[in-house]
Amino acid sequence: MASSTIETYYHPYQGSAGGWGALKATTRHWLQSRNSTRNVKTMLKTNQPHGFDCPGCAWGEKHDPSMIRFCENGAKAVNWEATSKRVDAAFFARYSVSWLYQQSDYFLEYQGRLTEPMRYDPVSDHYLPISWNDAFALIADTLKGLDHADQAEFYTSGRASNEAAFLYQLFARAYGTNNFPDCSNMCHEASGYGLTSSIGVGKGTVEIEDFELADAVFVFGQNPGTNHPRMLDTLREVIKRGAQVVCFNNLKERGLERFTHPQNPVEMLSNGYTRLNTAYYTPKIGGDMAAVRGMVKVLIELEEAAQQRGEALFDHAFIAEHTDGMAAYLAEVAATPWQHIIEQSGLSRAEITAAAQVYARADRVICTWAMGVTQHRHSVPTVHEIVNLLLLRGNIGKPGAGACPVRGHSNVQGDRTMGINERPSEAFLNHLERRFDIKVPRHHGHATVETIQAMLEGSSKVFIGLGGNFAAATPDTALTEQALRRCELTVQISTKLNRSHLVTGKQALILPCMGRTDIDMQASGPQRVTVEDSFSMVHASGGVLEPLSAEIRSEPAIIAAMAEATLGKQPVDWSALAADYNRIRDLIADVIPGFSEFNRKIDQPGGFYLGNSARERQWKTPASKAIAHCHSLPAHILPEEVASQLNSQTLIMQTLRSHDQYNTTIYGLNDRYRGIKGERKVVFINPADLERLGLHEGQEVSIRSLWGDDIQRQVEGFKLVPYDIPAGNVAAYYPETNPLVPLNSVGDFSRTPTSKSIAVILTAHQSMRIA
Ligand SMILES: Nc1nc2c(c(=O)[nH]1)N[C@H]1C(S)=C(S)[C@@H](COP(=O)(O)OP(=O)(O)OC[C@H]3O[C@@H](n4cnc5c(=O)[nH]c(N)nc54)[C@H](O)[C@@H]3O)O[C@H]1N2
Ligand SMILES: Nc1nc2c(c(=O)[nH]1)N[C@H]1C(S)=C(S)[C@@H](COP(=O)(O)OP(=O)(O)OC[C@H]3O[C@@H](n4cnc5c(=O)[nH]c(N)nc54)[C@H](O)[C@@H]3O)O[C@H]1N2
Ligand SMILES: [Mo]
Repeated sequence: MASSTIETYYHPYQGSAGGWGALKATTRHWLQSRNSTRNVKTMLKTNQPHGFDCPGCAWGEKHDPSMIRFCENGAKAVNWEATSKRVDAAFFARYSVSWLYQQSDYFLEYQGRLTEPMRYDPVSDHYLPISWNDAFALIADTLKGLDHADQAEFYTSGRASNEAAFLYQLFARAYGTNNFPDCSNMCHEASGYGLTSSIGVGKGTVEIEDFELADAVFVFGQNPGTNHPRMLDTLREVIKRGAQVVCFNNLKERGLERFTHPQNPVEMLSNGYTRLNTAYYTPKIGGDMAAVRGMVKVLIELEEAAQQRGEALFDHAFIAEHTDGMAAYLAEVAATPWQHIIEQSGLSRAEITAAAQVYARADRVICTWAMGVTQHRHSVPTVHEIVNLLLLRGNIGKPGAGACPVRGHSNVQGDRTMGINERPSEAFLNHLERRFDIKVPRHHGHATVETIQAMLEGSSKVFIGLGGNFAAATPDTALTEQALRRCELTVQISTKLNRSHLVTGKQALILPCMGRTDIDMQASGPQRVTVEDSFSMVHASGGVLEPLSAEIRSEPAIIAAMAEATLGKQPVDWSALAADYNRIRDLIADVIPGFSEFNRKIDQPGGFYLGNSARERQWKTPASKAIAHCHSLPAHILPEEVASQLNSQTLIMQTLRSHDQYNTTIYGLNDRYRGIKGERKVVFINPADLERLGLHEGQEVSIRSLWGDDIQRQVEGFKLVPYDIPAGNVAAYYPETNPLVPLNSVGDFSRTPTSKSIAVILTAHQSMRIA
């Protein structure tokens, strides 16, 4: 028998989300980051009027200066950014790049903050110090030496501020390309695409106050206990008011089951908790579109019954005045067989009916969702389906109701608003051209997957990363690494050491930058930046800590200097902008609708609201109405070439986040709410599948994924954990499983890697078996 030491890393969690477990963990991270006093002070400034925006997630806040709001995972993000450990020239002299490459992501994160610019030396295989000026000259010379501007890729991760993002896109467009791959391409792209094509705006339509009025909140494919902990507080209030919270999640997530508020003394001292849902359904992976379709099928029946009583369930006036295509959609739903819906959703007709009844009884409904919805092949159709559900009872554009994609990175939404978009609108480009008197490229640029393909082919030669960890966050790790290594130059503008620094182009630079917590001192004095949350609120953020080294520069300063070295003072005086961010905001106000008087408005308490046309029931679609898109339910959630290879051995895998990570940043090896301790290479699997496949708990397996090509995609040494997950489905952590996500397996319309639906085969390690 293989080792059965599962007890060493798996203990089902008995507590609630939040509570003492969260408080204990927060304290531990304060102490470990070697900066406890400094960090306690820092925490108290998180999300405060004169503090910084929490870099953790994009959940918004009600403005209330009397409250200090932070969560365990926000505390981790802040603590590890504010560490006093340094990754400096001495560190790079000690460790070669090949040695560092062998280390885990956890090890890399733990080494500390990057403190000086470094250049890769292929001869010694070490990073050596380089002056800022030489670094900018290398970038400028390489960019100017390309045959075409489209040979350069400008990646953005979602922590970049509005000011940094605006400068960055202006630089790249003035240079001549729309190649803006960004983390959003791997994240909420399907939400943006799905919402824009149906309601004419790619953002959520609710504000935080709407949760106080909703009669029901449906939460699809989201794990707020770990990824948006401040949302638990909101859900708790919804439940306390007696409204309904209905969760659809492939796993029974503790953070959606019960919550003890760490800042509520009564709950804490009595070990009490609030239940966080009124119903919880566990659909199969990729089963949400089918589940919603089933709900609409039930609603059609309820509507017919209501009509016989001379009443109506649907909001017919709204449908007639504000929507287009609803009749065709309803006919498609009626024609979808129940058997197909039940098979694909994995839910019973009774469960779907119960969920539909909650929807029917509620006058005001909010639907929230995250990666469980957006990282499948049919994610855009699923977003359309959710929108259609809302439209049926006029649940968009009334108080207490609407669509709420809960964003990931704290400013990913703002970066898009600022023009980080490989498919920019004509209107945006026209504004840029007029304001700066330049010609910008009109043809679309590369998104993330296209960037990897272009670098692999050799048609893209320069990669610049404004934050993030491209090598680890992207799919098909082996191919992505090959793609980066083929580049002439890779540039990483980063706060902390990560894998992308170790997967170098022929030349490679690390440019250390400030994070949210750092005081950003420029010629005109300390600077603030701005960010936009999931509710389209824009507010200011100012650092509170002295940067760890005088060599660390701000993102706007780095971008301005790269631009000036490449383009001279065209089309703007870049260094003057970096000297005073008010000037950048004045340009934003000139170019982007909603930002007039930007500098004045950021002084408003709580920031200002950008507005949302769909919320006003103005539909910026070709039909000037909300469009009820009509898709047939896919025959299979996987594409044909994979579906045809499936057999009884195949499982569908989702890749997700543990409680102790921030995307590719690994803070610790525990996943407290799922009962995992000290281990990341685990596969959550249904006990019946274990038995059926002749496997057992604790056994080590390799995971191989299926795709329609000859590439062998496999990872080794994963331990099996029996878990409450639908049969046929498994789950494992990202980024360890990214080598399994095929580069060409992308969402229809969104082109997002399908990291939540991968066909896999598990094979027991032969070496582990004792004869
Ligand atoms: N602490 C912390 N906070 C974060 C992050 C982090 O890594 N750490 N990341 C940030 C970012 S960039 C993002 S995008 C968000 C991510 O926030 P989430 O979307 O919550 O992140 P995931 O861990 O990918 O979780 C997906 C959830 O969907 C469920 N799921 C998977 N597939 C399906 C499905 O097909 N149907 C249904 N109904 N459920 C499914 C999983 O069980 C899991 O609970 O969080 C942001 N906040
Ligand atoms: N298999 C699988 N793959 C996925 C996902 C999944 O669920 N499954 N999720 C996808 C999603 S939703 C996302 S958003 C992407 C995330 O992709 P990325 O945004 O590229 O990755 P992160 O891990 O968030 O980036 C972390 C790095 O950013 C740098 N950093 C942190 N703060 C700052 C800052 O303020 N400024 C700068 N310049 N740098 C900073 C640090 O060096 C840190 O190492 O991954 C995607 N990949
Ligand atoms: Mo994300």
